[in-house]
Amino acid sequence: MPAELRGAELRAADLRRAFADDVRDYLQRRPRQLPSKYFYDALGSSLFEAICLLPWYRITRAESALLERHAREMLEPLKRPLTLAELGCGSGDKLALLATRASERFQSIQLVDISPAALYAARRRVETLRAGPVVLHPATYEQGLTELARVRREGAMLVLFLGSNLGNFDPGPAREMLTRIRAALQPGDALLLGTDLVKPERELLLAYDDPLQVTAAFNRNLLRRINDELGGTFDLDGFAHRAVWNATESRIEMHLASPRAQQVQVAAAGLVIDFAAGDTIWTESSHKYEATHVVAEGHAAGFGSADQWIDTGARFALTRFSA
Ligand code: AVJ
Repeated sequence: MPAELRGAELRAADLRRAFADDVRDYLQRRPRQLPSKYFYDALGSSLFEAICLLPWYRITRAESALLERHAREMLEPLKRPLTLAELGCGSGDKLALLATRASERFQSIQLVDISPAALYAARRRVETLRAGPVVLHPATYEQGLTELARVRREGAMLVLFLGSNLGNFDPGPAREMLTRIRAALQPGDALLLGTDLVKPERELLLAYDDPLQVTAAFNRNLLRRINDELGGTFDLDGFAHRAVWNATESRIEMHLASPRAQQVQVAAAGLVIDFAAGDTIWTESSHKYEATHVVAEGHAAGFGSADQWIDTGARFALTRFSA
């Protein structure tokens, strides 16, 4: 057990309890739902990495190209020594790209992710750069922000919130999230926010319902995880992946649809659920933005000046907000 994760085994029981409580709560809502943060167990994080390689899912490539091209410009106005922090770092590839291009030594590199497996991989990736001490936080965004405020030293901190991870939040909670990030920062600090932009529906549907069905596997893996961790009895072939563009709400939704009546139990959540033919579980929203709207949201959350880098082909924006 790595030193940074001491106590992780103590937390495992709490995490399982929180997972069971959320599954019980969200599966009983109408429409039935599951929180998308639970996609990211070890297999889910790996399936997401595979999604990032799909030709139809352009977010990761577009963002990486912007980071690579404009790294120095993005870091230039920030005071040194600089602390780099990423919320939801996943593999750590994007932070590694930025740090490589910056070619400087950081005060520290703080990695926050809900998946311990992803964190270990990210540390291996980032430590090869010798760009500064790497600190791991196996935590939700909320817990991670508390940690970041606590480990904060002199100089400036740049928080990365990339990949359109913000898009999983509905508008109200998204603004709350930005406000929380702002509250964890000090004057001179900054947020680098990656957001996917609205684009033609057919492109969005291919990105979230790909011909190789990797996204379908990513979606259904959530049921596999419930079976394995919470004693669920989901028939994995009994639920179909659906991606829907909700134009009114400007979001892609992912659902799992039951084509027939079936009963499912989840022992650790004390649940017995009867699905009727056509019933669905709503597992994710990915909101798509207009670039100007992103800037307005940052300002509404209390941030100062904004600078933007946009990939007009893939329709993806990186926005740096000063705290
Ligand atoms: C990691 C939340 C940004 O919403 O595009 C990818 C997750 N879901 N394919 C996204 C995801 C389906 C992804 N985020």
